[in-house]
Amino acid sequence: MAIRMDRIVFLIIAVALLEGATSGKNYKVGDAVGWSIPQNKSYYESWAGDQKFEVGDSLEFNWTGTHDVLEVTTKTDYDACVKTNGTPNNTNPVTINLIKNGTFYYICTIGPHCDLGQKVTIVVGNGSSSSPPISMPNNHAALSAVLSTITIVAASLVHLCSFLLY
Ligand SMILES: [Cu+2]
Repeated sequence: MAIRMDRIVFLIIAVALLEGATSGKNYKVGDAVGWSIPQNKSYYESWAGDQKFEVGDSLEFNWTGTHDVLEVTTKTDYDACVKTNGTPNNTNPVTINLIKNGTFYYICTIGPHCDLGQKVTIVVGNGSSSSPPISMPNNHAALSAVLSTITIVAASLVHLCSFLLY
């Protein structure tokens, strides 16, 4: 009986760990402020600095009024608020899945918003794309599928053990 209990506890822990591995965090950019012109120009920088973004997490840009989201690929473009490289997404909310380590830059292209501080730098993992734990979205999807399957099997075993025990 004692052995069975140990196994059940082990399986419950395994399931909890696997669930944690498959479901990333969803970050609402700016929290309660949302995506807007901040009162303080460094607001989004501070906000992002307080988070620890990992592969598998996602960002959600929500706003009221008129804004958009453009990913710029260089720090130079980010610092200078260059709005012409790429197509901004204005489908509110904009959800971005963080699928690899690296440093990513997002700005609003409406009027002077970016210059007024509506811009954010997102550092995923160690911030470098050279040593990602999982670099390919396809691999990530495949891993998630495998982990989900293991989770389902483990959950079934827990149910089976419970059934045998009681
Ligand atoms: Cu804006």
